[in-house]
Amino acid sequence: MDTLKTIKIKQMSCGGCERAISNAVKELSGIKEVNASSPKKEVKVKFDESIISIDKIIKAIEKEGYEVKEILND
Ligand SMILES: [Cu+2]
Repeated sequence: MDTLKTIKIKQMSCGGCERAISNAVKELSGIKEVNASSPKKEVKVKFDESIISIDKIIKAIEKEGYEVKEILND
């Protein structure tokens, strides 16, 4: 089953941030959909929890140099 989470991210300020974060998350397996918004400072991620955990998604974002502030269930 797909899970949808909204991940609030610090220092997300422009289109470059949107692309960097989207690309980092999209390349992981088990990801169905990624929507990054710099005005909202958040990324909505739809993924298959039987393939990938939210922790791995967070790690991929942090590896890009961003700090995750909050994770919301949609
Ligand atoms: Cu930016």
